[in-house]
Amino acid sequence: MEPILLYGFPSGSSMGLVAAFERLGQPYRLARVDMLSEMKNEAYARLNGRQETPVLITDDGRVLTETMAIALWLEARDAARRISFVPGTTEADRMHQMIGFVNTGFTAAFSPLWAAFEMEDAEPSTLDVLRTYGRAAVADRHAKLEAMIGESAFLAGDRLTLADTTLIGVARWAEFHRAVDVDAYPRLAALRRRIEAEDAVRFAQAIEDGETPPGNGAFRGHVPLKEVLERFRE
Ligand SMILES: N[C@@H](CCC(=O)N[C@@H](CS)C(=O)NCC(=O)O)C(=O)O
Repeated sequence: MEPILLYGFPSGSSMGLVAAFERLGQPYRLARVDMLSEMKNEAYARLNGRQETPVLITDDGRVLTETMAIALWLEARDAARRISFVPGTTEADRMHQMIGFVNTGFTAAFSPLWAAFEMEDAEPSTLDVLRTYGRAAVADRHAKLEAMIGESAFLAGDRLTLADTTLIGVARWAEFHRAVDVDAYPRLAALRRRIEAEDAVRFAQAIEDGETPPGNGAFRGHVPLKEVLERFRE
């Protein structure tokens, strides 16, 4: 059985993992999850108790959640080193460091903005506090990431790796929430443009947009979410 990645839309961080699967080049399937309407139910909670995407159904039928765990699962299968480096090398350590920073502090900085976005009937003063705090946190993490970007073309070397795919699904939230002026961070802005120009990332964006891009042949099609949930009914 091919692994199945459950990715969320709209604007899910899991778009980066779709790009990683595509770049890895090994057979995989996808299941599309509408995060606004398909996660807050018992069937989905049986799959992932946190009711979040991404979720990976591995090739031996296990459920694996958490972006970092899925990225490491991919790394372990990347013998051709298309999206990673040989474990134990300086480059691999740097890639892990960047994945860690992006998936924790950088991603978490957006939490108050998502909270405000999802709140219905909140007091304007509550929304104001969340938005002010969120924008400051996003600006802080943008400045820190800007300082961490080195001279290489991508986050951890001169080619796209799991560090870049972890970043790209999240970085666009800056515009979504109008959190910061992205051009005030020129290294990050240029990096994002390079990542977004990669074939695998363009493929993942098209998939998220509901298109059917040709891809490189590794993608074996969508599995309906209902079918995946059915498998984990008990
Ligand atoms: N720690 C998790 C966080 C995953 C996460 O926050 N997913 C978001 C989408 S990007 C989600 O499902 N949000 C929906 C919700 O919390 O209601 C990971 O890194 O995989």
